[in-house]
Amino acid sequence: MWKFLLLGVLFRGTLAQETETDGQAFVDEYDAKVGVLWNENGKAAWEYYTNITDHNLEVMTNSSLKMAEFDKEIAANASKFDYKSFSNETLKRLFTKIVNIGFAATNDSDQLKAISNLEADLTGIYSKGEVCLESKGCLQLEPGLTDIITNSRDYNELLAVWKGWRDASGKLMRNKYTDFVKAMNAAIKFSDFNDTGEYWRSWYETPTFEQDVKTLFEELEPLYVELHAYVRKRLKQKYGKEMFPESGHIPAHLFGNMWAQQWSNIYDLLVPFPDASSMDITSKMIEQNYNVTHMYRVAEDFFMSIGMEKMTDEFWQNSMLVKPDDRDVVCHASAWDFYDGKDFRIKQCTAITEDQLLTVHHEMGHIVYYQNYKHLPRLFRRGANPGFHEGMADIVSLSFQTPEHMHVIGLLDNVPNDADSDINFLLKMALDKVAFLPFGYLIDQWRWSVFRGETNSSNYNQHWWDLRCRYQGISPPVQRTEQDFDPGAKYHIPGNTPYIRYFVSFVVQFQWHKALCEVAGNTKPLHRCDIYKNTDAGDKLREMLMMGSSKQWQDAMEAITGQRLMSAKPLVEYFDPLLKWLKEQNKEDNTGWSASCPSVIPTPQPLSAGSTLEFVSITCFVLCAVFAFLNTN
Ligand code: BJ2
Ligand code: ZN
Repeated sequence: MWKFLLLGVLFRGTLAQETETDGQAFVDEYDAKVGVLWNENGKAAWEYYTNITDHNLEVMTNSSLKMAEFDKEIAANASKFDYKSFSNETLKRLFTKIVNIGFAATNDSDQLKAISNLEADLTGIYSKGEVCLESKGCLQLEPGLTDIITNSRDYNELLAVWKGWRDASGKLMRNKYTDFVKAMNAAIKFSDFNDTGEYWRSWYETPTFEQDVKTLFEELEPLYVELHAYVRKRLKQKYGKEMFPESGHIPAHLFGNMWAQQWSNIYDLLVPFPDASSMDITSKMIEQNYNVTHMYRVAEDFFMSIGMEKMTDEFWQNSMLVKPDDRDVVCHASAWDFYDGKDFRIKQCTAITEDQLLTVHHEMGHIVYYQNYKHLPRLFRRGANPGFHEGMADIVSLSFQTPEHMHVIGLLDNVPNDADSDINFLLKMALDKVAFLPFGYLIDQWRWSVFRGETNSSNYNQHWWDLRCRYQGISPPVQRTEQDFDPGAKYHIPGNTPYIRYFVSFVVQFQWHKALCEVAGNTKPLHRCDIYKNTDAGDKLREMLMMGSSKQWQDAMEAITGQRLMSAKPLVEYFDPLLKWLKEQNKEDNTGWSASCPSVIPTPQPLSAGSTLEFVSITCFVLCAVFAFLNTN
């Protein structure tokens, strides 16, 4: 019976003028129907992502096409309402979202099929990629290659893994990516966007968005430049300055991370004060026999301590928390909402490391957002903007990583209170939070340029490295050509996840941290504030989360910080003591780097850096002995 009623309201829409009451009935029935479709589609996608097979790909693509058909039909009916003159703002906003259907507006279903298939194909290539090393056999990105990039300090081994991964992933995607961009751009024109980048940026509902993020980036750049100069100096000491180009860039494979996006894995090479306190969380976790379930319980405990709900039974039953060994899966960690108010899942090939413990908190942060807006119409079950969802996913990391908190959960023996330990801690945080800024900024600079057609298959890699050299001050450790496709070696390019959200997140999470610490009555410096167990801070955060995307992000920002803008100031304030210290360290050095990539790339010697040093000492020793012998005779 209800089905007939539903069809009645959804597909009527022939009268030019409908009342707001009819409009309300229309969106209510839309919501029920879409709940079924999104749930089905989520489950089909889950099957593919946790078991990459042709069959699962086909089921997922069919389900996406069904959804697009539905979107198109409903949008056509919704646009028959005079919704722009509705007095109820919420209803008006829902209608605006219903008619704005993105790619589904195309009249060519082949385009949609191509988009869906290509995205899945590209993600499949990335997820199945394998590098075969003479010494260690064939390894996938997680855990094998990640483990080497994180822990190896051998220049040549790192280089083999860095290059091997790019050969095994991005390089195989070039032509497919070109087709992918073409299909998306062709489809999005039907929604009156000039290109896909413009469509993605529209989610921020801010006409000046591009300029705004540029301004934020420029405000933060001086801090990054100081960090870069310090890290470069220390890495030169480790690997030998002959391995560094004259241009001031740092070879991209030396940062303990496959994409040089966050650098805290090489903290051990950079410790400012070796005699003061430092944290080594991975070792502590192993020492304490951490297992995967415990990692998720630790994260859940944090969220519950500030008054958030526990994870649902469905979460524990349906999530994929360990890498299966009987099939190919997409290991890159992610959080999933199945839009039924209880089925929320994480998919992660969890390893027992500090990095992964932070990722567990990140993914669970997304779930907590889902749980807090589950009462809203499904169209509002989003972040206030995509950067807000990421900000929520990361905000806990600022409390969680404080020495105070590490001590509380038993991963640090004593809480240090001296200035040297404080600098050690701030440097470690900067290696994640500051090092990331140019990376977070540039990925979509590249993609927006591709979508605009300014960058195409004749200069994909060239432009990628132009941006990497210019903004991050890093350089390719081996020659790159247009045979390579290095953007494809980063998950979000094949996975087609917009990236500027992470840049936004890394700015706003500091604004929120400051606001919540004030609510919590914190009297310490921002970087030592831990909101654990503070339900006042939790309530404040929840106020924002519960709004989902029912209001523009400025309203959500106001709910938590009392003002409506993105600001770089709290991040700068957080790192202020470190900035002073870094300036002092760098005062004798030239900071910065050339805007363009180095023209000459230093080539490694066949010996590793460690053995080069040994070679030099042995040679000196032999020569001295010869001289001594000649002198005495
Ligand atoms: C590890 C993390 C993403 C994330 C995954 C994959 C793409 C989207 C989701 C969404 C969540 C949502 C990730 C963490 C910080 C920097 C970045 C990186 N995985 N996604 N479904 N990160 O954001 O959690 O889970 O509801 O929007 O990619 O480069 O590692
Ligand atoms: Zn995230």
